[in-house]
Amino acid sequence: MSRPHRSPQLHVLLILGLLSLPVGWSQISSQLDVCRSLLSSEAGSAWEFFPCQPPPTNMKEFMQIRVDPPGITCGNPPERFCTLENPYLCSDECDASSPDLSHPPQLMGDRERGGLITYWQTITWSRYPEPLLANITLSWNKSLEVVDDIIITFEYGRPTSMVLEKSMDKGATWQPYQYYADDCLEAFGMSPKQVSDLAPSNLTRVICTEQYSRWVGAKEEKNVVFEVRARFGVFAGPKLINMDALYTRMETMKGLRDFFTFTNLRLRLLRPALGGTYVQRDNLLKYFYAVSNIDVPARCKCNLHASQCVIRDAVLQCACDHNTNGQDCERCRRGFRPSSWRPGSYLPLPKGSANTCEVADTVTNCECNGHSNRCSYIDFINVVTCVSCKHNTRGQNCQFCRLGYYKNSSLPLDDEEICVECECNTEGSSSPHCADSGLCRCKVGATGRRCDSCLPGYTWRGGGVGCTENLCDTERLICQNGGTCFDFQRCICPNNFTGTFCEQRVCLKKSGCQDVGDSSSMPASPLYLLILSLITSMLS
Ligand SMILES: *[C@@H]1O[C@H](CO)[C@@H](O)[C@H](O)[C@H]1NC(C)=O
Ligand SMILES: *[C@@H]1O[C@H](CO)[C@@H](O)[C@H](O)[C@H]1NC(C)=O
Ligand SMILES: *[C@@H]1O[C@H](CO)[C@@H](O)[C@H](O)[C@H]1NC(C)=O
Ligand SMILES: *[C@@H]1O[C@H](CO)[C@@H](O)[C@H](O)[C@H]1NC(C)=O
Ligand SMILES: *[C@@H]1O[C@H](CO)[C@@H](O)[C@H](O)[C@H]1NC(C)=O
Ligand SMILES: [Ca+2]
Repeated sequence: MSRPHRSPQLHVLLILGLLSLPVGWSQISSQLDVCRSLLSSEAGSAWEFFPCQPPPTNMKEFMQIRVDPPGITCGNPPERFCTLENPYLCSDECDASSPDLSHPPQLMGDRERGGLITYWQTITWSRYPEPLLANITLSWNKSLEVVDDIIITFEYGRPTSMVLEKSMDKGATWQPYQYYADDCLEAFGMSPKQVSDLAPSNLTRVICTEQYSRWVGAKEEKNVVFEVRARFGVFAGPKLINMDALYTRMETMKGLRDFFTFTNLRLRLLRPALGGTYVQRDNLLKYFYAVSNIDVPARCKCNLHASQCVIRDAVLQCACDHNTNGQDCERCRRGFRPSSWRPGSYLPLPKGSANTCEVADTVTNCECNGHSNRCSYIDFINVVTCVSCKHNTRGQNCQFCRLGYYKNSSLPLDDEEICVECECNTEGSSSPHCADSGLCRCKVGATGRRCDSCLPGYTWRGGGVGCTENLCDTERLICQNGGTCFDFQRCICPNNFTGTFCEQRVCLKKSGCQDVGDSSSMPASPLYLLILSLITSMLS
């Protein structure tokens, strides 16, 4: 069983999440951080499952930024620009080749240090009256749920007209999220609204707001906001005290959860800040866009089946529990009934329901390589395993051979003959089990796949002994003085010789053995016998 892989990035993700959370997020995020817990009782241990979700993070750390059209970023070639506050002092310069004077797109997502504001900046509106259009596309390639206000910070003034769009399908289709203009009717033909105009029944309506586009001075107000907190407040109260009410609505109100879900965001910048007046054609160098930061407080959407989101192969991915998998935990794991998938639920309050996937119907989903059609689910280790594997197989998927059998590697795994008996010779082997190759483990002196024959110098012997070492033979361990080797075990000597190899003369009282010395205490070896015979021939 493989548990979700915890990459080092996971920890980075979580830590960043904690560090970059504005105060107040905790009330939106604190709950549902555990997917299961072990319950112990006298009857044993069992898991209790809970709906769970990853902690919110500032997703700007993980966004891929793209700006369009090509060439919209200032500095190539280098260009002078002025500001609305000081339109005739055009001493500032954007130069892409200079680190200090360049303004590349990634400066919208960086972490600023030491109070130094860094920002992406576009070319100026020198082609007026052709509109100055720019798109900023932010991609995560992962469903996210926004949990607090999205805040876009503009330097040198906020655009007088722009659209925030979102995609829920990784950029295949887009829809407007909110319109922003200093004159909604003129720019988009919509009457201006604020989130405070919305009621529970029309909270998901796409509105045009003038709140963030009117000229109040470039330094006074830099932010353009997509109001999430205020929308939550429509249900949970202005201070988000009644989050349960929001969670209940999330479950019951069609489209509400989807409203806060996206995989990509796009800012379509349609007209830059004008300083509260009409376009002055004689000084177009003061019109451009500059964005210093985009905060996207959100969490990975995991259908309430994961408490962590990890980066795997450079892609955000839920670390799914509840027998689910998929990037958003949007389906059941193998071995679990696909149709039993449901998202987790905040309801019933306060604990909610995990809605874990159910064990697959054993006959259809059991993966036993044809050696069984029965499975059982071992809850404690969260594994589905085959039971009653036939054809001498064993294992979670009947993919191994029972002890005492080995795999015929020339057959497919589902062949009934896949497991061949080891047939290790009980006398020649030290174990009834064999290696994957079928080789039995032999005792000393035995050989062959089944350990049923002997090495040279050994002789097979019954009675549970197997191969025993030869004590005499006709090649190396020869019986002397006319003795004969019996059964490789002992020399049979003529009656006036004795010793292992009949090398010792029997000392009869009458004749004595003085002519060869007192040989009885000397060791018998072929060399000794050779010397003995030399001495004997010299003396006689
Ligand atoms: C911005 O995106 C929209 C929608 O895809 C597209 O129609 C428009 O041409 C883009 N604008 C620029 C300047 O690339
Ligand atoms: C997102 O997915 C698209 C298409 O699958 C791919 O072209 C793009 O590089 C991906 N972006 C990221 C940030 O992984
Ligand atoms: C939303 O509904 C409320 C009450 O029904 C209504 O007063 C308000 O105008 C509606 N808002 C929008 C944007 O339609
Ligand atoms: C393995 O299977 C092949 C093909 O059926 C067969 O010829 C061979 O004898 C088998 N080997 C063993 C050791 O059973
Ligand atoms: C041993 O005894 C045999 C007869 O029993 C005899 O022929 C032989 O000469 C004897 N050998 C020696 C060395 O005494
Ligand atoms: Ca920045």
